[in-house]
Amino acid sequence: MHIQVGIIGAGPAGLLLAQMLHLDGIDSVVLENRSEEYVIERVRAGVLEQGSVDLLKSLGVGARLEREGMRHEGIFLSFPSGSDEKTGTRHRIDMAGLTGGRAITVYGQNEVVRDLIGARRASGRPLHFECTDVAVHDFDSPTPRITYNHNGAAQELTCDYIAGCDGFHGICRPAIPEGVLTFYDRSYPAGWLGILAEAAPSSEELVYSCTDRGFALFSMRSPKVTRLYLQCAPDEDIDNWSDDRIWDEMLRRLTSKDGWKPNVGPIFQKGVTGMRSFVTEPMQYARLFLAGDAAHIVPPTGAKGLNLAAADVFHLAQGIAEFYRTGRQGLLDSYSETCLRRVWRAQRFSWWMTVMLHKFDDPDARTAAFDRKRQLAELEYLCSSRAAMTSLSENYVGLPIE
Ligand code: FAS
Ligand code: PHB
Repeated sequence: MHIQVGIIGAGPAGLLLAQMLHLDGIDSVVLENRSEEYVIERVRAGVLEQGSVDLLKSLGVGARLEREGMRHEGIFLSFPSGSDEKTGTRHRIDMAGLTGGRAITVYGQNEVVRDLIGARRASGRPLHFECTDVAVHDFDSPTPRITYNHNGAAQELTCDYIAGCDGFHGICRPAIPEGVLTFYDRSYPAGWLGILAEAAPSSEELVYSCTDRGFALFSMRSPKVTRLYLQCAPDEDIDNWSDDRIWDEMLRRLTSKDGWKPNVGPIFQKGVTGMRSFVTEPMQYARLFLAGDAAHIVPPTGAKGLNLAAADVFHLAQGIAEFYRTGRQGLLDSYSETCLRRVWRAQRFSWWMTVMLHKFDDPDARTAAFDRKRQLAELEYLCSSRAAMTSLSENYVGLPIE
């Protein structure tokens, strides 16, 4: 079978690309190796930039987002100041006020994926789950091929382009010949222990907390569900964390001087995720294009991963549509260059938020003590400078997708 575009992976990148190509009348197939249920239930991102919200709405998949998404015009940074080095004081950053009205929307990644799968089903175009042995071939020839097993039968299709939207652990990036790609990699001596709890969010906006016990983040998923994270060891064993221990540590790190603290409730999901910064250059090789986590990873502190994936596939869809409309390859040829400008900006912001808010103790106690004081001074300056708060805000709500 021949199809114009073969898309590997039904995460936000693959499904968003499929929707954009569908609206441009371009054929595609989406091949996913996990089950539909697994992909929908997988707990990941929660923050959508203004540009991602605008894009989803423009693609006709924004109705539920509009109804159930929680628009936040600000965030809180909490950190101790003055003599009390233990309890944090919350400082609100009015992002909308500092960016001409731009804001974030809190809406679970799995809800975005659920909406996109619904749109794919409605389009009648192919979306195959539980594909095994997916492999890509001949993408440096005029007719790339994809082989895979589905419903117990071996399948092969040829296509004009392959979109590698298969995440960090996918097969597309490793399929590119040795030496073509350059990898930029940075790991962090920390992970995030994340929970979902049946507890009404006690703050209307996110709270990023920097304490001498480590980082913590208060977020949410709905008026009934709180999402919380705390800094842990990169290889932390979740089995060492009873629900009581988790709540004890969350309350120690999030309770602030004004008495604010998260509501406590039954924990129904918990997990540990690592933190790294990773970039692949270029993000394309011949007729194989990488998008989203297949090409780059950011630490979640800047809430950029999902939003970068959306921007990547926006540019990829533009390039593919231009080719089928005009035969020109200009946008496709500059795909990587265009995306990497935004990727490196998001990398810088995510790295900055991470080192500013986490506790990365230097082995030398005197250096660690100096770093802690410097960290608090940076937070103090940030929350007292309109210029600094504006810089954080415009990066956090996201720069418009070019
Ligand atoms: P994904 O990894 O989501 O999707 C890739 C898909 O490809 C998966 O469904 C996978 O099963 C499939 N696949 C893999 N190998 C395959 C193969 N061989 N054949 C077929 N299919 C294959 N980002 C934010 O913007 N904001 C946040 O708040 C945020 N929080 C996060 C919290 C956590 C705990 C984590 C882990 C990540 C967070 N992120 C956040 C980042 C995250 O959202 C990713 O950036 C996002 O999932 C990237 O989407 P995709 O590129 O589509 O990759
Ligand atoms: C989330 O709600 O999952 C979330 C929010 C902000 C982040 C990371 C994750 O920086």
